[in-house]
Amino acid sequence: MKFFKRKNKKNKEQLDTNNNAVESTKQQDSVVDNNTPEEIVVPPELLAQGVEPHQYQLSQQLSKTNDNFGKKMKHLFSIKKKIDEDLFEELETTLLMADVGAAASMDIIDNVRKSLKRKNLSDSDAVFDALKVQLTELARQVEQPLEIDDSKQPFVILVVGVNGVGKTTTIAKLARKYKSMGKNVMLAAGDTFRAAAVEQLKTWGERENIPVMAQNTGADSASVIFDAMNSAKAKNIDVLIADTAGRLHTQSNLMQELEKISRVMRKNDETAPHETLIVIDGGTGQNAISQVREFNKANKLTGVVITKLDGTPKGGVLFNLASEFGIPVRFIGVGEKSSDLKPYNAAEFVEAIIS
Ligand SMILES: Nc1nc2c(ncn2[C@@H]2O[C@H](COP(=O)(O)OP(=O)(O)OP(=O)(O)O)[C@@H](O)[C@H]2O)c(=O)[nH]1
Ligand SMILES: [Mg+2]
Repeated sequence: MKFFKRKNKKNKEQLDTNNNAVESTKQQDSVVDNNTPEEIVVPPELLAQGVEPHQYQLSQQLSKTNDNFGKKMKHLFSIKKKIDEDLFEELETTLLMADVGAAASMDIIDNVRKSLKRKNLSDSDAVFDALKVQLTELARQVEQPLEIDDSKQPFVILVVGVNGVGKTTTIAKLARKYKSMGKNVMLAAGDTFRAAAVEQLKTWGERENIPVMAQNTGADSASVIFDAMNSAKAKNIDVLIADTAGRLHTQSNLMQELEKISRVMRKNDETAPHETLIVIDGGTGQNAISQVREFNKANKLTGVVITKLDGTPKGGVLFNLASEFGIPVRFIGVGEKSSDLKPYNAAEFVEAIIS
């Protein structure tokens, strides 16, 4: 059973600074599997309880958050059978530790209290159940799968976010997903900042037989994407996914460049981009809030992808983002393989982190 293919990337990443050769090797590795379906082996006792293989797999992939959240909750409720203020305080601490955020945590606990009062319940199992209901409710508020509007030719997805969060990897995963659904896909190498970035996308495109529109490093990102839109129209492409350079949300000149990209896209098709996805590293913590806020100012965001949830105990950031912005979470990244991008499903997500 191979849920995590751990690669020793740490050392490579440490050497990463200004070393294009190393960077290029690292990034070409980004999506490595060959789409062979994995066999998911569910332990017999869980199988007997009716646990579905895909749900079991997701629980494994989100096990760090589960350890930090679900297991802690379960422990808390197993030692405290009586509902008192201490219990609520510890509950709040657990929510905060998983990066659910102060406002969302308070809301969740308030709602749990109200629901217990309404139903006149007073044992801690009831708190656990009420908590699960509240988390699922909040998680559902951002459950809205990305629909590709076939009337757009091409449907353009613009992918933005800070450095290293997994934008290009997510694009590769998405492209493969849409291709496997029978769509004609094209990629635009809008990260013109680094040679390695263009190479990363090109290498991947060659491997998957997906066209990549690219210009030289240093070219104007907006015009690369504009040209790619023209080419996509000429070639009857269904989905065009545009990469952009990672940038800090605090760098106003770079954020303006992003505004320009959308402006130029609209000269080509006034309804584009049809989806603007921000990629957030699940381990980012509170900074995720300011990233979404600032990127949303530059380009109206229509979707969120939370990546690297396999590597963090802080997957609660999803609730924080949900309560703060309510922008749909389209996908979650749970590993480095191309199959490790899952359409976001609220009930499955909550089940995986709290079961
Ligand atoms: N474990 C894990 N690693 C991921 C996931 N998504 C991306 N990565 C890794 O994160 C690293 C950075 O990914 P990239 O796709 O290059 O990130 P980026 O946002 O395009 O980076 P820049 O273009 O430099 O801003 C790579 O090593 C990926 O394999 C994920 O869901 N889980
Ligand atoms: Mg990139």
